Amino acid sequence: MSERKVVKPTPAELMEDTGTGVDYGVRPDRLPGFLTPIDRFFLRGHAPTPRLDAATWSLRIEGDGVREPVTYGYADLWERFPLVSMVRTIECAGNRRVLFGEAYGRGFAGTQWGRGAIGTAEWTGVRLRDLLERAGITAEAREVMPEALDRIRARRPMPLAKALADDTLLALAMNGETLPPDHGFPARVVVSGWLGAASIKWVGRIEVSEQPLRVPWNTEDYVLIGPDYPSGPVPITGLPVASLVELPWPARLRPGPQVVRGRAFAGENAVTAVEYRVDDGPWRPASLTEPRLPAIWVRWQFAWDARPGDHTIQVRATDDQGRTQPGTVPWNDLGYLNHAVLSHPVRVEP
Ligand SMILES: Nc1nc2c(c(=O)[nH]1)N[C@H]1C(S)=C(S)[C@@H](COP(=O)(O)O)O[C@H]1N2
Ligand SMILES: [Mo]
Repeated sequence: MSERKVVKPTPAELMEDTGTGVDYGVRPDRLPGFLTPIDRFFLRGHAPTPRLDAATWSLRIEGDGVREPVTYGYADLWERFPLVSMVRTIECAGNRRVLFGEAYGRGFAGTQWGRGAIGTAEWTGVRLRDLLERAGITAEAREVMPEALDRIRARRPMPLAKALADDTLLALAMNGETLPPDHGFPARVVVSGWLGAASIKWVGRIEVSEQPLRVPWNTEDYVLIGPDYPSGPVPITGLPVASLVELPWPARLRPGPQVVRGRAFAGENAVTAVEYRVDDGPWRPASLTEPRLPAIWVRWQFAWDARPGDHTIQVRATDDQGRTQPGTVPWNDLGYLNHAVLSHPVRVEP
């Protein structure tokens, strides 16, 4: 048997195996709490999980955008900076790619995600801003790029303003536990509301640059490309509003009154409303539970008296910018940002 590429167990009752050995989605019907437990938080890796040793690990902050390069050890991060905890949702830009392909009757290369490439955790760590300010940011600094110690040296720049935001973190812990190896130990970035790929795991270096940085992840890998993008690749940043029904696909339910539940997430924005419709019925409001905050998913639910037969449940969420999930999304060659309203198949039988 070949070596596993990830460390944590990924049992089929909690996670969906996409077949790559490094990418596992959470099962949408296995999300009991508001936070996603580590045992089922989705995993996305472009290479096997590296086993890093905190005792020898260091973080270097350098580049022409800092006045004085600095190097921090693991203990420095815990001891020399204010610790911040925040709940944030991370979603992969490729979430729902399989359903995107099905809507267009053609497939995509790339990880075969169903609906499970999303999760919410309480992240604890140090603000990126605090780390950068210690190095002295130059007046001309423009971009900040965390870089990983994994085999592919994963890296993805963000504008300086995003790096300095209150809720851009270098996380050391997840749901109250030391960051697990698969989720980026010893340190990972959490870039609130952006595509998951910006939240670099296993960070070993942060470059601050006075020039725009071009790397594969913002020029060819995490971009919108195709006939609908004639002026060239559009790098993906914040994520659009989308929703999830907490049922298997397809779902099987017993007849009678029940509560259908789910989540909705709107990237850097807050979800303000969720509506649902069964078969060809009218759109009706679902009820949302608190809190309804930017960059964190919300829970919603509605009561349904299910009658025997085959049904379709559709859900559409709206964000605080007034944007609602569309019926269809335009094609892009890499299958990103599928936030179209999904027709969830449900069979009701005794
Ligand atoms: N170093 C590194 N960081 C990475 C990745 C990676 O492959 N290597 N994958 C990114 C992508 S595409 C996503 S969606 C998130 C997933 O984070 P998770 O595995 O903790 O859920 O990590 C991001 N950070
Ligand atoms: Mo991703």
